[in-house]
Amino acid sequence: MKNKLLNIKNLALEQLNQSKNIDELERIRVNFLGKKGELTQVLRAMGGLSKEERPIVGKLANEIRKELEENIKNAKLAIEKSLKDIKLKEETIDVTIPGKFNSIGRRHPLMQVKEELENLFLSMGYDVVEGPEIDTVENNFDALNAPEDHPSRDMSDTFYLSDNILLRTQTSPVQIRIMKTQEPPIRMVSAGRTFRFDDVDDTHSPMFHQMECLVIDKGVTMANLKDSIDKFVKQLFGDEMKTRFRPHNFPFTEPSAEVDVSCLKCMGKGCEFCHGTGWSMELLGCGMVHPNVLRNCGIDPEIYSGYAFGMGVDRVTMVKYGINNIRLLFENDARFLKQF
Ligand code: 2NM
Repeated sequence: MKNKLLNIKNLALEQLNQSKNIDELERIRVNFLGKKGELTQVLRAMGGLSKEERPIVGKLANEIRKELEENIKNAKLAIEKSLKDIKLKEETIDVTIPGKFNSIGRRHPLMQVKEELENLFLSMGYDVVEGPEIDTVENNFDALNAPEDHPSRDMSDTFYLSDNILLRTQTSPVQIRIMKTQEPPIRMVSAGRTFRFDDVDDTHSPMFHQMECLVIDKGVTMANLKDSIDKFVKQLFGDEMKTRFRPHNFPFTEPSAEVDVSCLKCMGKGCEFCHGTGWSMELLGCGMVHPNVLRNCGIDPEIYSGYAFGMGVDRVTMVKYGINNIRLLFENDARFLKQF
């Protein structure tokens, strides 16, 4: 019987040595120490032993049970530890690997300036109106009093989609749409993309941005126009800014003027930037809306008058931020754009 016990012990230890997971350990435990296990069966058979043998065999059996239990417990701990080590290794975070950045975009400087302009006019009580970038020759030229032979109407200056549909060359067709459908008083601005058949250089792009302002009411005069533009320029660039009006010609306004503002670099003192004049040239065009334009839109010029002015949003942006090349605004290089 003693031999049998020692055989059981050796067999169990051998199996334990080879076991690789918790399930196997449990099976070994049940096989040897369980209710029907081999060691248990030997203990049950002890009844047949002599009085002298019984305590000796019983002691040995208990020692073996203890030893096996101890071994199973240690084997279990060892397996659990190695599983944990593997898991830790797999889940190690290398804090020295450079992070993945979600770069969040920002408003394009042109859209920032456009919104700033719109908010400024909103605060002065103007409506902000959107219009289509594709419009009719009627809205873009005819209603605006542009004569049939006006150079801007030429195929080489304007993107025509058909004989009477084109990409708008200015935002004024939006003013035409409003004048045709709304009763004065009208106080509105409209900003957006405009298109001309220009070759690209430092200051020209076939796609650019305009904002135009229109006011129609009874008794509106050139004095209101000058005052509004002066106030607008001071709000945009600061109170020190001055405006200068030079006579000009547009088909849709009479009289018309171009507006210069103080040079932002020297504030009017004269520097190399403004060639010593103290003026930043041609930021705005303006005028009193031509009676023909009012008539074309069903507004009686004997009752109503109005003023309009327009500016390049791209130019305002370039002046405001000291950008010397319009291409930078359209290349969409994030390294450039994120400066603003
Ligand atoms: C400018 C300059 C002068 C203008 C005129 C009109 C309309 F529709 F009332 F006739 N809208 N915008 C205008 C006048 C635009 O931009 C340089």
